[in-house]
Amino acid sequence: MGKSGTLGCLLVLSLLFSSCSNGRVSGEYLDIMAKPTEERYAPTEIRDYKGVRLDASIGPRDNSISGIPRMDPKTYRLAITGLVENPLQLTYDEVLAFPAEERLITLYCVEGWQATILWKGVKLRDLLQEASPTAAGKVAIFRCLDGYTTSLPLTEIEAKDMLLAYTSNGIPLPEPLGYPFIVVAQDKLGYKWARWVETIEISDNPDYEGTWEKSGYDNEANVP
Ligand SMILES: Nc1nc2c(c(=O)[nH]1)N[C@H]1C(S)=C(S)[C@@H](COP(=O)(O)O)O[C@H]1N2
Ligand SMILES: [Mo]
Repeated sequence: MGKSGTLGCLLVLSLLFSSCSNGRVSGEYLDIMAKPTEERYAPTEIRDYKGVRLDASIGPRDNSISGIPRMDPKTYRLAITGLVENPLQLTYDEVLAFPAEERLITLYCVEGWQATILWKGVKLRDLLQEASPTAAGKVAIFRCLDGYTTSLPLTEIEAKDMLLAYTSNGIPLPEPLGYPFIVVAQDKLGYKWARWVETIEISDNPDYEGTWEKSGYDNEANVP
């Protein structure tokens, strides 16, 4: 095979790899990225973390229910309401004042793609503790700027010590990924990762069904 043939093969292979598995294959991979994949990384975005290749914060397409909502930092408040003793209305900066944690976690969507991203955020546990859920409170319902909702049991938020993230791969959470905040619902399918979170409502209803759950998706949503 001639030189151009070899190059052509490499290009096709790298395209295949990037579209099938977000640039990752088990074992060794060619250190080549298709241009459209490459271009999704922000200039200052971290691309490798402890030997793991990170996926770009901005995915190849937007599957959200109604596009990317605009958040106005002047009027934005993160509300923690419902079955709590101390309802909260926090500004963006007030949320960021809580202690921060960094974690490498993969989001798996039921539609077959995945994204491995380095998240930084505050612990949902810390926020909830401040609001002080009543004994009847069992579930956190997340309501988002685009009207999307989903929920997680408080026990699972505790067990995984889940984060509410505001950076991805070292850059401020990009708007398509959920600015100002995304729930990093570790070990749960993508539809539990509420983006553009505006309200966390503590509820006593363990059977609450959010946007995707209502249309038949499993409410437990564990990554298989
Ligand atoms: N507010 C909001 N959050 C959302 C969604 C949405 O449409 N709106 N989609 C969910 C789904 S199904 C997935 S897989 C992840 C990532 O969505 P993306 O595929 O649009 O990037 O966000 C989740 N959180
Ligand atoms: Mo999804």
